[in-house]
Amino acid sequence: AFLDNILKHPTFREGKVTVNFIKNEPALFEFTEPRNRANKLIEFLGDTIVNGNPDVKKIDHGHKFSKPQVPSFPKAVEYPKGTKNLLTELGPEKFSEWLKNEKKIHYTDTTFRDAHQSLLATRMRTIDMLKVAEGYAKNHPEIFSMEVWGGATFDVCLRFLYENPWERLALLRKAMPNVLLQMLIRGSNGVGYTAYPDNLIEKFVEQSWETGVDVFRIFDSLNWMKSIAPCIEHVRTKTGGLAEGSLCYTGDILDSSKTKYNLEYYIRLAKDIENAGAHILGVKDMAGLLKPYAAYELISALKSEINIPVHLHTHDTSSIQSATYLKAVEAGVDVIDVALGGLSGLTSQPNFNSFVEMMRFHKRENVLNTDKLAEYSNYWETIRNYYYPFESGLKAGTGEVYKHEIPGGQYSNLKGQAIALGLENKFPEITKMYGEVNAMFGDVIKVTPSSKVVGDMAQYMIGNGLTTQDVKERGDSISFPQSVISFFKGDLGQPVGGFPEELQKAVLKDEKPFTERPNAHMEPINFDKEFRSFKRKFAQGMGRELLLTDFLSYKLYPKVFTDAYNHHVLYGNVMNIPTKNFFYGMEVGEEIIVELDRGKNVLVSLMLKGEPDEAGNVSIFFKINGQLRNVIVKDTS
Ligand code: 3PY
Ligand code: ZN
Repeated sequence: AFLDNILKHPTFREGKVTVNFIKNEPALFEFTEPRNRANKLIEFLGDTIVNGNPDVKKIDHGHKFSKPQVPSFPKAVEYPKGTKNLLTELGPEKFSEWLKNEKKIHYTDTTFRDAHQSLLATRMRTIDMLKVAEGYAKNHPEIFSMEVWGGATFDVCLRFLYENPWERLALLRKAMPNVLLQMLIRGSNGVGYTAYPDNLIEKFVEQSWETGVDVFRIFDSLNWMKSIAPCIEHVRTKTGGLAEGSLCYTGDILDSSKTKYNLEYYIRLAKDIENAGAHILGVKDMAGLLKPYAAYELISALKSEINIPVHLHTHDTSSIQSATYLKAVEAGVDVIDVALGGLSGLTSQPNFNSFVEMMRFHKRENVLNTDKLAEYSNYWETIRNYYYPFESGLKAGTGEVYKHEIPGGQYSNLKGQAIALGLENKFPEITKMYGEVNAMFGDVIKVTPSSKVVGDMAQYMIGNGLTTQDVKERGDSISFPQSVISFFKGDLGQPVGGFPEELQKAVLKDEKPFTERPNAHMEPINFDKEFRSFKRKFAQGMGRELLLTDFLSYKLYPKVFTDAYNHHVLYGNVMNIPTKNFFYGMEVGEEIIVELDRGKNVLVSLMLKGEPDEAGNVSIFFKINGQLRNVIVKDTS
């Protein structure tokens, strides 16, 4: 079959075979023996039953799951009109004016993106969102937007969940056609960790809009306009959506001893963002450092200095960020980001349900059905329990965040990593080192990907017993982590106030840094040619036509895409497997329903799991729609 695949392959037939042909063509390994989709499904389940899901490091066998209650909604009625309808009617410029003139406070619900990114390592699966998406959009058309995409979700979807992020977006769009859908995009870094060619980001923005994104929250991890402005321009020229150019907030504007990121700095940046053509200004407080009284100062100043609406985002790591929203509301902020109760608080956003209650009878109240909202919070609380291996272990808010300034998502990741490595007692040391590295790097904005650089360096220093003094004195002889070298080379752009020169020399040794946009050094993508060869490379295993969006996933994450593709070849589409079974397998006697194709369900029961034979092979017997089938899985655990 392998030879057959080679002989049939277009590259072979065109006589263009090179030495890397076999290595680069995963499709060659897809043999055409009849392995239908149900078989692939039980191969996946069998492997998970015997060897576990490699993403789940520790299973608690006594863990109890309860059945989530999906809130009721009027299925037969049309979707009530919401902000998406208004954007279609008004277009982005007029929409922006409408928002600015609104008296009531508006809400972005982050439950489908930042909330689970920050609490559950971004592992929330599409199936759990889809169960409530339609009902939520019908019950709560008053929300400003649903944040559903971008940030780390793109990577995690492919890498750990074996889902197609574009499919998630398209399905959510279909289920929520009346409200704005929002994404987070890291300027020239797209949804990745480094800069990409401009025409790739442009195409990515265009396809995101085509697939369903309306609001593009655009930021740069160093607040560098040269990364933010081109992305605003892509949204303006390639989409009918809203460009929310965002500034990242760090430091403390009330601390007069700190002069780098002061009020003037933020006002200047906000004006640059407005002048670059943003329809909305985002204030992105990724670590939750914007204290209540500082928020009042900042938002008041922004409201008087710029003419576009202001949208505030924070993380509740300190546990006092609802007070920040309260003061921001008083200062006239237009939209705030909140998460449904069950996925709110700590490193996530403040609690939506409670905030709506707080605003009741206030002159800026936005009336929402809080009983229904509570049902959704309960749903998420129950669902959250299915993701217990990804909880960070964080139990309470912390005032230390003002010192180390670690962003919400990164904080829970670092905490989780420390616990997994048995280094929980070292966690205060790690966070302290993070703060010291930041100071050594010249006090940089820390948000993906610059935050990763600071985190990598802190972990490297602790792992190697180095102090900042050691780095300063012996930098020349230290081999720095790759992300740190890349940062000092200018791959992420230029930090405010430039790089500390001595340290830059020590890190780069003889290499010369960029001072311009890293994108300027990148070849633009030749879409026609590269897409064609991409299609050839992955033609066979997907079981459907390859799309431009697949190609974009591949260009952003070549290895992750290839691994996900190979997983698909082996196991088919695993997106519709219930979350409990996706992560923890099945128990003997358990029966589940899985949708194989749209509307085509199969009933899968686990009948018997054998013992491993001498070679470690385990026979597993399933019934699929009543028919007995078995798979043999090698126990590799
Ligand atoms: C991301 O870039 O994923 C973030 O959420 C940054 O805060
Ligand atoms: Zn965030």
